[in-house]
Order: sequence, then C-alpha cells, then structure tokens
Amino acid sequence: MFESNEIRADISTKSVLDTLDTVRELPLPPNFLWGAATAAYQVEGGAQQDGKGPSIWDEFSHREPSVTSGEDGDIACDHYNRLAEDIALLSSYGVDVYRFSICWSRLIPLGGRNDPINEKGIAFYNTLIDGLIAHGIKPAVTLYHWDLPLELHTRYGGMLNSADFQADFEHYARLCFSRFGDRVKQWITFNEPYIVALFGYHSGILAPGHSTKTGHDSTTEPWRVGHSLILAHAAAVQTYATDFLPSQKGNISIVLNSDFYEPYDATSEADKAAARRRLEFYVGWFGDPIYLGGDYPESMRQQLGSRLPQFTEAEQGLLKKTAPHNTFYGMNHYTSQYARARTTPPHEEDHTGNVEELTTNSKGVEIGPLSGVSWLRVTHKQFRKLLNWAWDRYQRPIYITENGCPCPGENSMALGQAVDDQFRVRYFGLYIDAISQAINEDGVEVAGYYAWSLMDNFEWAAGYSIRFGITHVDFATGTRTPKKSAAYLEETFGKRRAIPRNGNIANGIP
Ligand code: GBH
Repeated sequence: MFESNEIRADISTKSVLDTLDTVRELPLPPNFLWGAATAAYQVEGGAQQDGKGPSIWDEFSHREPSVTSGEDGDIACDHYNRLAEDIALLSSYGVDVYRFSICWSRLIPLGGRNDPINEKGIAFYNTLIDGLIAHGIKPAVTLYHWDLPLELHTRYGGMLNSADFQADFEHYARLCFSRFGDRVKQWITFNEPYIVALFGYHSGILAPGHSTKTGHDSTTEPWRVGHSLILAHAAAVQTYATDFLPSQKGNISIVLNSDFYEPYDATSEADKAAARRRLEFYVGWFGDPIYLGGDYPESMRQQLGSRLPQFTEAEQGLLKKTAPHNTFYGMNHYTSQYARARTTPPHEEDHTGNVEELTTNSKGVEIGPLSGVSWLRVTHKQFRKLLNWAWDRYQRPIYITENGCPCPGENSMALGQAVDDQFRVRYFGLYIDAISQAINEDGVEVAGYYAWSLMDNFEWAAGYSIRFGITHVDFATGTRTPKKSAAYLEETFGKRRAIPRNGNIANGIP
C-alpha cells in the first residue's frame, strides 16, 4: 500500500511544468484571508515532554513489526521546542491566519472527562496563541487532527463507543473553549472524519489500524465511527453555541475533505449517477447530518441498510438544533478522479457507493498531471466544480482549510533545488485561480485559503519522504528554509486582493 506514495524522481520538474496550465492571477475580494496549516502530531514532536500522554499515533508509529514507514513523530519538526522561531517564520510570510491543531493528550493526558488536566500543555498553546496574536495572525484551531488519547482507545474503544466518546470529546472541547476561546475565533472540531473512519477502521493505513486483515469488522466499524464523530461534533457545537458564543462570538464547524468526481464516460447516465453518489458517500455522509440537520444521504441508506446506524429522535433534535451554528464550511481539497459505476452488486466492505475510482477516463484522458505523490494530480478545474457543489448543497461560506502538493521528485533533491519549488507555485496559482472563478463567475462564497503546509512534516504512514511544506525542513537538524512558494503566496494574495493587506481588512471570518 505504500508503493502508492512513491515519489517520481524520474520526471524532471521542467518537463512536468510544461504539462501544467498557465496561471492567470485572477482577482480575489479584499477581505479574503490566507494562511498556512499544520497538525499537532505532524509537527510538534515533544512526544513525552511536559506531561503529554500518549496518543494512538504514538502507539501506531511505534508498533512492531512496523505497519507504517517505520518513522514516527517523536521529534517531527520539533515545533514544540521551536515555537518562537516558527511564529516568526509565519509572520515573515505575511499570513493572516495560522491553522493548527491541539493535541488532546497534552491537555488531558488520559483524555477522559474525569481525568486530570495538564496545565503545562495548556501553557504551550497559550504561548502559541498569544504569539500569533502579537504578530497580527489569527489562530484557527482544530480540536482533533487524528491523535486520540491512547487511553480512550484502550478504555472503551475510542470512537467505536459513541456515548463515551461524545461525552469525553464534549468535555475536552469545553476545556479548549474556556481556556482559549477569548482569543480563538475560528474552531474546527474534527479534521476529515471520512479519513478517520475509513483509513483508521477500514484500510487500516492510519491509526488505530483496524481492518478486516487485522481481525476487525470493516463492514460496520467505519459507519459506527462516523456516527460517533457526527454526534461528538454536534455536542461540541451545542456547548459552544450555548455557553461560549454569546460572550466569545466566534465560529465553529468541521473540516470535510474530498476529491471531486467526474464521470468515467461523460455520456453514460450510470457513470454520471456514480459520480454524484461517490460525493454523497464522501461528503454527504457528514455534511448532510451536520449542515442540513438531516439524515444520511438516501443513497447510503439504500446500499448500507442496517449497517448504517440510525439517529435516535433526541440525536436528530440535536442535529437540527446545531445545524445553523455551523457557520462555515471547512474544505480540505487536493485532487480529483473519475467515477465509473460498478455493474456487480456492492461488496459488503464497499464505502464508495459501488463506484470504481480511476485516473483515466473512457477516452484515455488523464484527469491531470501527477505531483510528487501518486494519489495527487493537478485538477484545478475539478476544484472549481467541488466549490460549486459544496456551496449549492450547504450554503455556507467556504474556507479552504488545506490545499497543496509535493513537487515531483522533491524528496531526493538537494536543498537548493527543493526550495525552487516551481511545480508547487504553479499548483497554488491554478487552484487560487479556480477560487477566483468560483467567487466571481459562479457566485460561490469562499472566504479563505490555508496552504498545506507551513512546513515539511510527518506525512503519516508515508513518514518524512513526502514533502508538502512551503518551508523546507532538514529533519536531521530541524533547520527551516523558506521555499519560493511561500514568497509566491504572499505576493499573489497581495496582488489578487484589490487593496493591499493591512490591519483592518484581515477580519473576514463571518
Ligand atoms: C490531509 O488529508 C491531511 O489532513 C493532512 O494531515 C495530510 O498531511 C495532507 O492531507 C496531505 O496528505 O497513500 O494512496 O493510501 C488528505 C486526505 C487521505 C489523502 C489519505 C491521501 C492517502 C492515499 N488524504 N490519502 S494512499
């Protein structure tokens, strides 16, 4: 499964650049926000510092025999010990926003609602938040980016236990709102629930590594985990809306990721339906209950039957009540694929809506040029379509909470070549053009763009070999070196926004 992460050192960046479209530098609204994003386990390190408890990723990345790249996040970018330097770096890039995640087991080492709180963990995030604000940078905080306190997994199966997980997450969220909410105005509960449920409990590529191969029931676990995530999200939103919103006046929502899907055969009704169904299984799974306050998409109910949990009446009430408090749509987006309807009945473990996912269509046309990782092709035109799809369905201002790519062959380049990241510059430029078109030509509300990632980091199961940063990190020494894409982002957002950035306009969070 890791072959799919192979880098493409065989392709020279120049010849690949020739296959990419030209950037048009189309305009953006003056109050459009831009920034950079990271996640705790991918950058912090300090795995055992200052009372932090272990998370499922500490356990998973050390599991023997190795089930990932063999690398771990013990040190990662050592961000935990280089905080001042990294805030200065962000400031030098001129970002409006920094999206980071809080490591739950730094605040509550055992994770549970009756477990002790670690004030040193709170102090770390206070220093970060205060440092950002002192530099005029808005913090956007993710409560959960995949690092569940290990104890909750051992104690009751983590997200497989909806009631306990909901209660513990609500308690952790409340702690964060009460300690940080005076200064944090954009909250994200969960990063990519789809990936948590399917990569954690179906393919087993991510922690905790459940799959049929490892003796777990992948025909039911992902759907139960998804259910728990939706309910825990709703509980946190309810708590925020009731106890914090009146005084703190911030925003809260979730981040949903997905590819966009084009029909494999553009003339086939079955493939067109397959492309629509694929998005319902990807995004509607979470988006419909959360933003529409409704049930799972009908297509999912039909295929999954009793394996898809039911919402009780009380749960439905909670979803209805909290739906309007999700004031934005957080979108992580990287790439797109073709969807082809399968002609055989769905396999019990199918999670796609019985759709085959392909990179080449019926006419032999590739969806887009390959980046430095096999799952990511440059598909900016499909990005514009996904923005329209999300806006039409959910009618919330969209924040692109992650977008980025590794350059072909980047990991095997010398520093001087790696920081001259023209492929990434072009990718950013094209995707930002797509945002401009969605806003100005299609009437979609897009309010911000957070590049993934501030710096090269621990790319989960792929370890350190896949680099998404706008900053190069030498993992042996921790040395940071800005790449050209960092300067490009500052320059392009400066140019595209009608008036130059100043203290007054970076205030666009609705
Ligand atoms: C995001 O997920 C994550 O939020 C972020 O932490 C991560 O660093 C970033 O993407 C870049 O990957 O190896 O063929 O099995 C995006 C969704 C899910 C896309 C896992 C890649 C692995 C495909 N990702 N998927 S494969």
